[in-house]
Amino acid sequence: MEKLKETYQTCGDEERMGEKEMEVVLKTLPMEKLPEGIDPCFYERHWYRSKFIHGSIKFQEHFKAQDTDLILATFPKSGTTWLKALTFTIANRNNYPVSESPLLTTNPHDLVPFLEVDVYGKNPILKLEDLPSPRVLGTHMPYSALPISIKDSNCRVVYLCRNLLDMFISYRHFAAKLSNTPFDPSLIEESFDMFCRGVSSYGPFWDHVLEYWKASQERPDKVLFLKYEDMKEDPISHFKVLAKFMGLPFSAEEESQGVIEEVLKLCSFNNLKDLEVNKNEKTRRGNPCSMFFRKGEVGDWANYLTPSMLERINKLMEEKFAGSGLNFKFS
Ligand code: PAP
Repeated sequence: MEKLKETYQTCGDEERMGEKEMEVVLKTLPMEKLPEGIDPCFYERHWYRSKFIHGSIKFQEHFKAQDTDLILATFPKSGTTWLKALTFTIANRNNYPVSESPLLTTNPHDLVPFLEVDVYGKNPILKLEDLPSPRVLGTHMPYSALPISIKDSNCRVVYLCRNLLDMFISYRHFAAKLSNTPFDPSLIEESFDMFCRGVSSYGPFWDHVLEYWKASQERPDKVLFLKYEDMKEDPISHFKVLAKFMGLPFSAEEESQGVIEEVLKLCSFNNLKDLEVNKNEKTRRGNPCSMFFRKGEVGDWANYLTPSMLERINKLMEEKFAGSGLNFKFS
């Protein structure tokens, strides 16, 4: 903890020099531009949003995991907001009754920070030591790029995966909002082509998913692999699995009192979406909270993608996921 404090509180010459050097290196990285305006750069086998590469590297180098940490890992637009709300509620259920949950007045992203953005990014919005223990922390980083202390410590990692078509469409809407432009369906074709070539924030998608999938198979006590569609279909049993994995299983008494149903209701898409904070306020990072709540459905991709796109993605999935034992629900 002392060391972490030093990391944040010192910003001396040595640190600044390191940052300048980093800027020089970052300028040499291959870059692309998505049609929606986001410009990912390629670093160590993955594409990162160039805006956050600096924080990603700092996170990699400086983060020291504690055994009690819970790390939430997702590919963007895979249900991160939902997972943050759920895990925060499960972890803090003895501190706040549901009727007084901080989620009622605070967006999930302000309760569970993104390490590479909110903590280690260029304009950090919080310090790790300000978080209550056990710490619940989010990241979009691929498993292979996580700081070594996450892998070496006893901290736990929850990965939430979503079918790539809904995730892809969700990202298009999100990217339009990020660049303050109306959603333009004519951009989908080019974005789709780039996505299939692996170019997307934190892509290639299949590498991201397969790395966490493999880790969850090798170390199931350490990495829990969940799917958005499964959670939508049968939330209660997945919440039980999640709470147990977190070391905080629901007791028989809690179950009989309907605590799991309360968590489900509190964290549901419709409930969170309609809260004043999520309708009209901004996150601490300055994004409208509403941009994290769109439809929250499975299968919305069918309104946007053509049969030939579907054919291309099916071939790609066969190629990339063959033999992994991993499959996705699309409707
Ligand atoms: P992030 O990666 O930028 O943090 P993330 O939360 O993963 O975003 O993705 C947002 C998606 O989750 C949106 O999907 P859609 O565009 O297909 O609608 C959003 O609606 C959905 N979402 C947000 N909150 C919930 C929730 N409580 N339950 C289910 N889905 C949700």
